[in-house]
Amino acid sequence: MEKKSWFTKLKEGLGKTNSWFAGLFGGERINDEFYEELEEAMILADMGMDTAEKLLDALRETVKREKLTARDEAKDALIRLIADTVRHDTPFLADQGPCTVLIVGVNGVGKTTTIGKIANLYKQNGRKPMIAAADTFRAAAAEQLGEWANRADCPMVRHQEGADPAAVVFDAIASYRAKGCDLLLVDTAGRLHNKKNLMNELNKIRRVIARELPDTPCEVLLVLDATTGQNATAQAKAFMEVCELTGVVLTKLDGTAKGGVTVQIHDTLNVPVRFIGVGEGIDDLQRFDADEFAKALL
Ligand SMILES: Nc1nc2c(ncn2[C@@H]2O[C@H](COP(=O)(O)OP(=O)(O)O)[C@@H](O)[C@H]2O)c(=O)[nH]1
Ligand SMILES: [Mg+2]
Repeated sequence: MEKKSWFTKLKEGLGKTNSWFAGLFGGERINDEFYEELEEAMILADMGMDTAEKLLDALRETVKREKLTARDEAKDALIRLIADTVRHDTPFLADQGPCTVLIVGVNGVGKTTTIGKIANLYKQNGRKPMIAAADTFRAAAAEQLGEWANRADCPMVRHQEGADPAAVVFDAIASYRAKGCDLLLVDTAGRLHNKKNLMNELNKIRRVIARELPDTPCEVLLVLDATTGQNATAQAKAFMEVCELTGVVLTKLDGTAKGGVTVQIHDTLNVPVRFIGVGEGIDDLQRFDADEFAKALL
């Protein structure tokens, strides 16, 4: 069986969004009704009211400036505007050399799976990842991560259930150094309902990393389940209050996700989406590409 490309998976996953938009761009001329229908479709696609309005204003301007009349010309313009909204040119520090990547997010969004996928991706590119099982809240979390570590053929450090996550990270760094690793991936427990505890826990982990690996940059990636729509944006805002995010991973874009939340997150929080998850397999992780994404969405 031929393996589906990620773009196909993304496009199939976003199929519902796609079809709302598809109906709007047929033959007719651009008029007020078109803009109204477009706004509705953008909101249904989870872009949120403010982001949808901002994009529509920009589209109206482009249509005027470029004297566009056909709806399919407006579609191309909108694809460009969306791509510009989700584009980010800051490099992902793990690509530039040794790096720590701290993975945060609420339960069930796909943190552990994403770590397995990232470990595999970098390992295949000749890097030496070390995994720290710092979600010590449930024993099953470390078991699950251990399976991913095996699959990706990467070492992992774990402690017993209930252990101090910062202590796991401390030991993982010792092992990282001893083994000459160059990418430290840290899984965490995401108990957002207890913000103060979460903040303390993450700060403690950050302090250990800063002390033990002072010259190694640290990325903090928030994992969000794209099928939760507007809720994902709310989670992102809440996490920004407890830690300094440097990027986002959007998972489950192969499923029933409408995808527009990606645009909203960029627009309202200004943090880059680094990767997208398009399935449960180890290879189902893709670097985020603004142009491909904008095309798949519309
Ligand atoms: N369809 C799909 N499922 C995913 C994706 N990423 C994770 N999952 C599933 O989401 C569930 C929760 O994932 P897990 O990594 O345990 O989440 P965690 O609690 O944040 O660590 C699992 O059943 C994963 O297989 C994705 O990109 N697509
Ligand atoms: Mg987990």
